[in-house]
Amino acid sequence: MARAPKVLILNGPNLNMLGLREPHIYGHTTLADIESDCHKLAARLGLVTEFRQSNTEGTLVDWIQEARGTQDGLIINPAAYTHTSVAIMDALKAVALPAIEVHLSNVHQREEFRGHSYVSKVALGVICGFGSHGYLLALDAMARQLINEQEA
Ligand code: CA2
Repeated sequence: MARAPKVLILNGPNLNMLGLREPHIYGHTTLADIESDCHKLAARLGLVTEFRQSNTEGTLVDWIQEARGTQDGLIINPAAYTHTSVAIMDALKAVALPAIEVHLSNVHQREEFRGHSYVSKVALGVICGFGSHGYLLALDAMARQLINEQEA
């Protein structure tokens, strides 16, 4: 039997404040709640997940690079770096793992600058506007992707 696919879930700057500030935009769920829900669903889907958050662009780039050869897929909410980071886009392109971009809010209904994402250029797909449930939708999509790859 094939081994359980490994998925790294990365979170960018300020997402450690989820549930603690601005609940009218980002809801009451904390990042720890999201992590716990992701691990539970991953186990049901037959995936092994690691969940991390950093406020630092370089740390996120390092983690993406380290995923090459150690992980099978990436789920990333790059937060504000979505709209600015050529470095994260380049790292995702370089590791060439399937990557799904997640946003809690519908970025297209907000300020104009949030409608542009460098990460979307290299992502397999993008999920936004479903709050914390978006991470679970991304895990489901990733499971299907990785199972299809195993069968191919
Ligand atoms: O909707 C999303 O998930 C975002 O990635 C969140 C980012 C924002 O810059 C993106 O445009 C869209 C901001 C994350 C900040 O999270 C906070 C949580 C609580 C309090 C303050 C900020």
